[in-house]
Amino acid sequence: MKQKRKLVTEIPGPRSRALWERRTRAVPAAVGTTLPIFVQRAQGGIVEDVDGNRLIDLGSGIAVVNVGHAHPAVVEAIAQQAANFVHTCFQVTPYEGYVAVCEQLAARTPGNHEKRSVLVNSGAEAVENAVKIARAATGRPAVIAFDQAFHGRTLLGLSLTAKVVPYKKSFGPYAPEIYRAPFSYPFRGTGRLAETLEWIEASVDVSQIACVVVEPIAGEGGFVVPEPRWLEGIAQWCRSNGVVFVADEVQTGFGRTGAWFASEHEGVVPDLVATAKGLGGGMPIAGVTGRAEIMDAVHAGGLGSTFGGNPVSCAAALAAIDVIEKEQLVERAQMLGNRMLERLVALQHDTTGIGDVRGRGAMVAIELVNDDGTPDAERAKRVCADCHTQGVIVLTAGTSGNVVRLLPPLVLDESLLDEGLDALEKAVRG
Ligand code: PLZ
Repeated sequence: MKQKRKLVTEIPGPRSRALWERRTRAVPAAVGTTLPIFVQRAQGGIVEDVDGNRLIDLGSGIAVVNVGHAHPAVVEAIAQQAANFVHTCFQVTPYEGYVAVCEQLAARTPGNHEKRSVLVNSGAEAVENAVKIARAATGRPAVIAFDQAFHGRTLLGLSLTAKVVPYKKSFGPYAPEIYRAPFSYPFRGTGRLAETLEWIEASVDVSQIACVVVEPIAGEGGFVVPEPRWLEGIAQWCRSNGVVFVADEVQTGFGRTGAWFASEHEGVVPDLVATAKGLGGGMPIAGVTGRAEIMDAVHAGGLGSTFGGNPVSCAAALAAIDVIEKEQLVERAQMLGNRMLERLVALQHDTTGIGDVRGRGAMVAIELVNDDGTPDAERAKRVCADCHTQGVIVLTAGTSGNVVRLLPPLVLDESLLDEGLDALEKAVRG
């Protein structure tokens, strides 16, 4: 498919609007929609809708298609595996693909220690399993999560997640023994390391803490990059206190930030790493990878799932990992990121209302604020909607909803990225 933006109708066009009518009668409004175009095809960095519009994708299906939409190597791997067998359940009769993905996870995640992995279906499930494993390994109940955190929509995932509307509202009660500490937020000057550690020690009996669950960069929370050494400080504190350090690399993983995993930027080696999204190149698969002694502390049969590490998803994951390596997408993420930061910092200086430009690699965001520095969520919404009308997919984020985030596929042509940034610039300038 030609890697070119093309608008042939208004956005959304008549066919998408007709499907939207059907959708409203079949799907509850509880399932949100960023942009109500219905997709017909997607390849590389372009999404084509049912009206024939072709949009530049700066969202990657929320950081999933790092290798681009429908990468030929991934599609081929899926087709071949599907022709051989689609499902057996690894716990019933195992297959090589699952083991091979776990070997890849061991090789790619930070640290040279011996590792084991368990494969599941989604980011939420990965985080939940990480907590289960940490509890089993330590015999302790408490879990530390953070402001700005997003860890999924299952009940434990939501218990760990910070934002109330739309995620948590109406759905409680939540799991006990979860304590929310301040996350480092340099733009707002909150959550310095000492403050965070003091908060933890004052709020929880440290001897009862099983794990700290942290995103190296808060994703849904607004691409908040903690201050330098914050993550390292938390990891060190965990080590000193027998607390398992769990990195939620669901959104930051697989090249996204210009490293295989974002923890690497801080030289941090997590005890457990939760992965999902980019792992499968578009197929649903997730994992928990961790120190052998922690993973092996769980009793036989304690972990599993019917579909976890589905053979087709495993084949896709192996292909996607290979593509990231062969096409040097980690390096490409850095290049795309630098390009975005440069443009957006210039825009920040040349306009009003962009309080902060931040990110790492191809995970970049602008935080929109009012004159008094308070979050401007309305403007973020308007900017996104304007980009969508121009045929560029961008997403919002932020606990206050005032962040516009960019997560292009790592294969995106520079010229398409520039075109996308032109649209964003136009939208910001209004
Ligand atoms: N951990 C860091 O970013 C998913 C959420 C989309 P699942 N982020 C996108 C939505 O509206 O629900 C995410 C994440 C981090 C965990 C998760 C959860 O991953 O695969 O969506 O369960």
